[in-house]
Amino acid sequence: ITNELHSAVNHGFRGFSIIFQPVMDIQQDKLIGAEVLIRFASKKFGPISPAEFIPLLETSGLIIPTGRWFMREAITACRKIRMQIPDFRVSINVSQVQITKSDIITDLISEMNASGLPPAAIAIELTESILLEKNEKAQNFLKELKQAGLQLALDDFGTGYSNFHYLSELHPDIVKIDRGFTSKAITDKKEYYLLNQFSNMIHNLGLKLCIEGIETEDELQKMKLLKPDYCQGFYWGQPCPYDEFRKHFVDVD
Ligand code: G
Ligand code: G
Ligand code: MN
Ligand code: NA
Repeated sequence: ITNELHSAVNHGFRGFSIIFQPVMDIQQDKLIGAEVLIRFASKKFGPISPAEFIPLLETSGLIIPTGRWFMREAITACRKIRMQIPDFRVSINVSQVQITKSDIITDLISEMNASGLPPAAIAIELTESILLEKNEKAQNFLKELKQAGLQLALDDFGTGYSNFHYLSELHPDIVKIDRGFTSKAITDKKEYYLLNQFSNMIHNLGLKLCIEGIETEDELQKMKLLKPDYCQGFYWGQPCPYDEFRKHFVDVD
């Protein structure tokens, strides 16, 4: 698979694509942006799961050029959608390796300048694992991200080492509740109370709350009680390619 990835990168990122998952402002019932996700289908093996190929991109170093390509694609799409939805924002997942081995913020700023996109149109999604490694690169990355005026989203909250300490250290703009936590809160009262307390604390800190993994109307009604600023999930649709995303979410009424 690593050979296939190398060959894809060397042939203009052939086989890579990006897909869009809607991010909804449910208080106003409107689309505010999309989380952009990467996909890869190899000639030899067909579609490969990101859980499989992202680690290979990372160990091979191919995540650096691929990450740049991905950002350009996401920025281009965002710029086009903003002609119809002026505040539209893209959320981009960034991994530890990209932060420590490249200069993403500089790349992003030059892409943004070239496209005329304001920094508020881009959110960077990080998991707290970046804070477990207290290296200088990671600290600089966070500082530059803030200085550039990009949005910072803390992803997968409620899993792993999630700790309120990170909320004050990272200064995120948005906290994203992991869909595993959401689904537990939907079926288990204690988990729901816990999520309710988390939500209050996130709001009391002045941060935006995004609840991921909403799949049904019933789940949406339950989660609405927590007053999330944003929601994501299969309820609105599976992540899909640009044209389909436009048709279903942008070019409507
Ligand atoms: O996309 P889902 O389809 O399966 O994503 C699986 C995981 O891969 C998610 O946790 C997501 O954060 C991560 N992911 C998806 N796209 C990208 C990407 O472009 N870059 C990085 N670093 N991670 C991504
Ligand atoms: O870790 P991150 O949140 O970036 O992962 C995104 C992954 O979660 C993608 O693979 C996406 O397809 C998946 N996903 C997004 N919304 C839902 C949902 O409502 N239900 C389920 N089962 N998966 C979801
Ligand atoms: Mn994410
Ligand atoms: Na997440």
